[in-house]
Amino acid sequence: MVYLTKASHPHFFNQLSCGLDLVSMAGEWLTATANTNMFTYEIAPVFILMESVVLSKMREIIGWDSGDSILAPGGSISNLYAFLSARHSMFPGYKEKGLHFIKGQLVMFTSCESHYSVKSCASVCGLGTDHCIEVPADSRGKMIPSELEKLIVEHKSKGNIPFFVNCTAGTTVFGAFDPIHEIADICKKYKLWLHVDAAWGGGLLFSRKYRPTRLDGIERADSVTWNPHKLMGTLLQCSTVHFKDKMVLTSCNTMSADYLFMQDKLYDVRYDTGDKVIQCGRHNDIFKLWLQWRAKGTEGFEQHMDRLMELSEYMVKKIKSMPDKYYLIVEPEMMNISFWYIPKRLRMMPHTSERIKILGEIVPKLKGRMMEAGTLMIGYQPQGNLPNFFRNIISNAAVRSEDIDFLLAELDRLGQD
Ligand code: ABU
Repeated sequence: MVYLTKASHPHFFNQLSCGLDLVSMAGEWLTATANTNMFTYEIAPVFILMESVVLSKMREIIGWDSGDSILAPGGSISNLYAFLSARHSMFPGYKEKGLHFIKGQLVMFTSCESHYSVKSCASVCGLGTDHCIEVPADSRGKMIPSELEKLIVEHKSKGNIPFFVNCTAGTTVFGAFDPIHEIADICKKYKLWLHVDAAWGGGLLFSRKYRPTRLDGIERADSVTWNPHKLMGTLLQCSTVHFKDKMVLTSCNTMSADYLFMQDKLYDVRYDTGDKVIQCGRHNDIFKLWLQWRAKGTEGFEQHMDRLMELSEYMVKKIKSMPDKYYLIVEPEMMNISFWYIPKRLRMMPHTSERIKILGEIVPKLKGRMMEAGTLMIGYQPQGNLPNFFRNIISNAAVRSEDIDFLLAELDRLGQD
């Protein structure tokens, strides 16, 4: 019986967040020792300042010279902050007057490949999930901008009020990047808030090699989600959300609780960050990131990104070199490698819908064998019209090319009937 899955083992390829950065781990231990709360400067001064410095650096990397940011408990909540800020920005009266302040039905748009948390904003905030409109994506999982525009026009003509577009930079399953510039042009034309959910793909902002083809235009967004606990390898959890407008986060969320956020304190009360978030107590997620960044440097993160991309390219090349055993489903844009394993009995069969159906049925069985053997872990899921397929993630700094060789050989061993 296994009681703990070793998510930092180099043969764990199951999740978007994995690995164990030792410096970040040391930061987490010290954080627990300090055991303080991030809502006011008076009880967490140095950590609040670290947050300010690191988040400002992240905004600079996005391409903004000002703005505001916050660390949130996970990418889903970061996306929720973006949604709330967009609605507040368009309808500031909503905060006091509530739902009936808005005459008409708000609608938001996101691609059918985006993270489910975007749709969840519609449910949590009273829009209803029917008003989170799914925009079709192409075969690589990228939003089709002309479809977005068509849907915006259609909803406007029905009298609905479009206000928010989510553009994903690194989709959960395929790791696809929506075309930011084209989507930003549409948002500008219809005066809509543009959010970029770069929870997964944000780390590639460090890479001079990969940023231009994946994330160009991100500086045009109104808000950006970026999770260091994913590609950057910071210990869970560490999620950030950034706003171009310096005031929107505070204006949207402040409740001015006067037992905590008194305005006549000794110091600059803008450092009492607790008054711009929807939680009260806030965990210290910054120290482990600050320490890791100090140790690695910005260049270290760039090297880490380039190395993960090179390993992913290595795996794609290996898969393509064994077309009898493996079928690559999409040409990946990042570290998500989607594929089927082809057992011996199907190798001579033409690649028809019948074969695809059988390949999909094999996936959970093979995953079960992996778990029983305890030698390897790869995630799987269906997507759109595709039945189950493997989604292999390379985001652990401990992975080497030998581990990719092992993965492919081990799958082949486990796949013997
Ligand atoms: N927040 C999305 C994470 C999903 C995954 O790791 O597979």
